[in-house]
Parts: sequence; structure tokens; C-alpha cells
Amino acid sequence: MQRLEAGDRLTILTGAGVSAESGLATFRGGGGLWEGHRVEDVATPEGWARDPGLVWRFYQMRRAALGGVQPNAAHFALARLEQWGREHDVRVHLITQNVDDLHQRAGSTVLPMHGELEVLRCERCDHRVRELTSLDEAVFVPCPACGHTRLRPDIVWFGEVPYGMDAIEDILMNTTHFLSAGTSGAVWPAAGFLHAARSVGARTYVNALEAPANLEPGDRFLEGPASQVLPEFAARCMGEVR
Ligand code: BV8
Repeated sequence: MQRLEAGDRLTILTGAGVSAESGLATFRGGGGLWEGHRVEDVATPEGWARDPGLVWRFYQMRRAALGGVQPNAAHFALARLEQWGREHDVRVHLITQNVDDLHQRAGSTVLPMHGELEVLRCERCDHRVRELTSLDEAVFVPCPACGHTRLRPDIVWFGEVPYGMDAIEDILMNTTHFLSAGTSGAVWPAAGFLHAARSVGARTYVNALEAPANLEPGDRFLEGPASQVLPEFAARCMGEVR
């Protein structure tokens, strides 16, 4: 990874692996979040319609967990890189699949394409509430705008269209460098961003503990924990190490 030059544009996509060392479980592999729960039951609109209480408990547990975790060195490295970019005419875009608030708390500007645990949304009037105070797993939150009985998590479930896709397409078409970090490349359309960046000639880098499903020979694989790999990646981008 050479030092980024003025005019370069770095796009970063993160997944659950970047938050793993902060103590938030990833989705696949041992101890993943989905254990004990079928995806269809807790992360689809059909699951919500079928058993809203189960889905609400699953998300209230994760909303409550945010209060007990902190950003790790990976989050802080990406926030520092964005700040450096502002001072050196390098545009850094951070797109995350994660629904936790750790990138934001580390100081990054984030495009949360799968939504945010902090936000609740009304299915009837589309009113949104950003709060982490209502955490009772047994009590739904009524809509303060229209009185609908229960707000849903403002999370993009399977079968729903991710947020920011138009902006993301523009970002990918103009990127010169792309980093995929902490994602298994199993969920689409996010898994297709690496190939899209490569197809416009971007230099592509991938950090994970093992080769993700969408890794291709042209990608530079940076194996290892994000809390070690990303600070070094950022330092190289900023020319702090050769
Ligand atoms: C859509 C919110 C149409 C929920 C999430 C067949 C083929 C292709 C696609 C499909 C298909 N059938 C169905 C689809 C579409 C479907 C899909 O992709 N299904 C998959 C399972 C096959 N996708 C959708 O439905 C999407 N919508 O397609 O709409 C459309 C599309 C485009 C334009 C218009 C219309 C919506 C998908 C969103 C689902 N919601 N999240 C919630 O979070 O509660 S996805 C969920 O999985 C999370 O967001 C998570 O981020 C994401 C991906 O998981 P990862 O982040 O990658 O985490 P994972 O555990 O898998 O991997 C961890 C990685 O970290 C590993 O690589 C590991 O090595 C690494 N790691 C671990 N520790 C560390 C580490 N790396 C570094 N350091 C560490 N310490």
C-alpha cells in the first residue's frame, strides 16, 4: 500500500469483523449472532410480521449491548484516515454493513447501508426516532407521530433494499482505492462492491481472518485482526510507514 496522493479516492466497506474485537458477535462462524435464531425468523419482514415479539427481543438485546462496548483501534484508525484525507485532498468514503454505532463514536462519517440499531421507524407513517433509552425487550415503542402501536427496528432485513444505493454506485464508479474489511462477502449487494471497484481500475485490499467468498486474485489480501491490520493500513495510506 503506497501513500495516497492528492486526488485519490479511497472507499472502505466494513462488516461485523471490524466490531468483533469490541465484543460484538459476528454473524457467521462459531458463537455468531444468528445461532439459536434462523435468519428468516429475526432478520426478514416476514419474521417481523409472524412474531414481532421475537424480533423485538433480538434487536432490543443488541441495542442494549451498544452501551457496554467501545470502538476499537480499527474504528479509530479509519476515523483518523478520513481526517487526514480532508487535510490532503484525499476523499475517504466509509460504507458499513454494521448496524452498531462504533464507527460514528470513533469519529467517522458513515453510510450505514443496512440501517442502525439506534433508529426505530414507523411502518405506518415512516416517522423515525433515534434513541437508545427504550430497551425493554417486552415493551414495544408506539409511534410518537401517528400513535401506531409499535415502531420497528430501522434495519435493512433480507429481501429489503439497502440504504444509499444510488450514492454508493456513484462512489464506487469514482474510486481509485477500495478496502473491504471484516466482511465474509456473503451478503449482497455489499459483496459485489469489491468487484465493482476492481472493474473501474481501483487498487483493492481485503482484510479478514480468512479469505472471504468474494476475494479474487487481483485483490491484495491482508490477513489478520482488524485492530492490527487497519492501523497499519491507515499509516501506510498516510505515508507514516513505508
Ligand atoms: C437485497 C441487518 C434487493 C440485519 C443485514 C442469492 C444470491 C445472491 C443474493 C441473494 C440470494 N438470495 C437472496 C439474496 C439477497 C440477500 C443476500 O445477500 N442473501 C445472502 C445470505 C445470500 N440480500 C438481501 O436481501 C439484501 N437486499 O438484495 O435487496 C436489491 C439489491 C440491490 C438493489 C436493489 C434491490 C439485504 C441484505 C441486508 C441484510 N441485513 N444486516 C442485522 O444486522 O440485524 S446483513 C448482515 O450480514 C449484517 O449487516 C452483516 O454485516 C452482514 C454481512 O455479514 P458480515 O458483516 O460479513 O459478517 P460475517 O459474520 O458474515 O463475517 C465476519 C467476517 O469478519 C469474516 O470474514 C471474518 O473473517 C471477519 N472477522 C472476524 N473477526 C475479525 C474479522 N476480520 C478482521 N478482524 C477481526 N477481528
